[in-house]
Amino acid sequence: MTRIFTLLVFLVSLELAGQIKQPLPSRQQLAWHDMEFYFFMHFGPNTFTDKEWGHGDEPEEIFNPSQLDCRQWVKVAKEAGAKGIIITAKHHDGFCLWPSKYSKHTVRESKWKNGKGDVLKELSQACKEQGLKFGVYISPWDRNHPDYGTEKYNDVFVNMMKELFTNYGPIWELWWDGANGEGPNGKKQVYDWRRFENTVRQLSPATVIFSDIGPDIRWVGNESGIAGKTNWNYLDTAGYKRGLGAPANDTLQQGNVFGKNWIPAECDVSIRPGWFWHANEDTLVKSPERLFDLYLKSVGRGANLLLNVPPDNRGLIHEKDVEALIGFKKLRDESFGINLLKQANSYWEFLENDVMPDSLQVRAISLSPKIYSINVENFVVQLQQPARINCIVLREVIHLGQTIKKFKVLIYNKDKVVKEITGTTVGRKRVLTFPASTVTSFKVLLEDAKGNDNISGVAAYLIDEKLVEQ
Ligand code: FUL
Repeated sequence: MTRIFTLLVFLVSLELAGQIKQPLPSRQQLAWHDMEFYFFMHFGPNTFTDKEWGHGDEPEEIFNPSQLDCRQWVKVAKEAGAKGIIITAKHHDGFCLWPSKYSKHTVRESKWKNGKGDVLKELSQACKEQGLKFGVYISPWDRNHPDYGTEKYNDVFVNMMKELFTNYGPIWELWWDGANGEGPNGKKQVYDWRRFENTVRQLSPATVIFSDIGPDIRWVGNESGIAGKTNWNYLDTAGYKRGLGAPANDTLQQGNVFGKNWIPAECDVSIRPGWFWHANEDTLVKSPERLFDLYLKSVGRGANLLLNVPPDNRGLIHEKDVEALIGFKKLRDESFGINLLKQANSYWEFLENDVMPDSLQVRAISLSPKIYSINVENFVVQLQQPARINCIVLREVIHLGQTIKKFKVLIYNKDKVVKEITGTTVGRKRVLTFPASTVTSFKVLLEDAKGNDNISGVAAYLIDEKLVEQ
C-alpha cells in the first residue's frame, strides 16, 4: 500500500514538474491580467501648446487648466468599465505634474492654483475614493532637466520615483517609456536601470513595471492597440538592454513560444489620433465600434488594453470622448451579457482542484464558477436548443503557464459542420468571432500544446453582426 502511495506521489510530482518547467506569472502579474482594460492619460504642457513632444523649454505658466477635476476622470473611467488609470506624471518635456523637489519645472512653478496644485495627489485620492487602481508613467527621457546626460540625473530620477511611491502610493503599474533622446545640453543619458528597478522593488514590491521588454509587462510592438493572433506571454530578453533596443516589433507582438520570462503584452492606443489633447481632434475620437474592435484585438487575444483618454485644456475629459466611452461600454455589456452556454447540456471533462486559490477561480464566462478543466484535449459543448451564435470565448488556466499552441473549433448544426475555426494561442482569454450560424453543438480540439492543455472556461454569445472582427 505504502509503495503504491509512494509511486503515486512520484508520478504526481513528475506531472507537476512537467507543469512548472516553464516560467509562471507572479501573483502581481496574475492580478494585472485581470485588469483587462484601463485608461492612459497624457496631460501636461503639450495639452496647452498643441504639441506631442514638448521641447522642455515651455514656460511653466502655460499649464493652467481652468476646471481640472480628477473626480470627473475617475467617474468616466468607472462608467466606461476601466479598472485603473495610468497618468503621465512626467513626459519627455520634463514637466512634473507633482511639485517635485528635484525639478524647477513643475506644477509648483505654474499658474494653476497659484502653484499650490498637485495633479498626482488629486488623482491618486480620487482613484482611492472610487476604487480604481492608480498607475504612473514617468519618462526617463527629460528634455528640461539641467542634469540630464550626467550621472547626477540618475539620482534625480531615483529621487523622483521615491517621491512618487512615498507620497502617492500604492502605485499598481509603473510605465517606463522607451523613447530616448538628447537633453537640453545635447547629451544622451546613460541610465542606471538596475538601480531604478531595485528602487521600485524595494519601495513597492507589488508594483508591476512596464517597459518595452518588461521586467513585468512588455510593449506590444505597436501603438495601434493590437496584439498578435498568436500571443505568448513569454519573452526572451537576453541580449537586450532596456532603452537600448528591444526584440523586433513583431516578436513583441507575438512573444516567444519558448521564451524564458513571463512578460505579457499591454496594448497602448489612443482614443484620438494623438496622445495629448488637441482641439482639432475633437471630431476624430474613435467610435464605440472601433473601440470594440480594438478590445477584440487586445483583450480578445489575451493581452490588456491601455486606452489613452487625454484630458483637454479645461482639465476635463471632453464630451466627445465620454460619449464614445459610454458607447463602448454599452457594446461590451450587450455583447457579453448573456453567455448562451449557461443553459447548455454540456459535456465537459474536468478535474476539480480544491487547492486553487479563490482569486483564480474562473469567473463569468465559465460554465460553472467552480469547475476547472485540467488536461482536457477535446471537448464538446452541446446546446439544449439550437441557438444563433457568432462568438466563442476560450480561456486557459494561465497560473499554470501558457501551453496551447494550436486549436480548432468545429461548429455544428445537427451533424453538419457549419464553420471551422483554427487558431494558435489561447492565453488568458481568446475571443473568436465569425458570421452568425444556427448552432446545436461545437467541438474544441486542442491540437498541439507545450505541456498539459489547461482550458478553464468557455462561453458563447450572439453579438451585433457588425461587431464581428473583420
Ligand atoms: C511613446 C512616447 O514618445 C509618446 O509620446 C507616448 O507617450 C507613447 C505612449 O509612448 O514612446
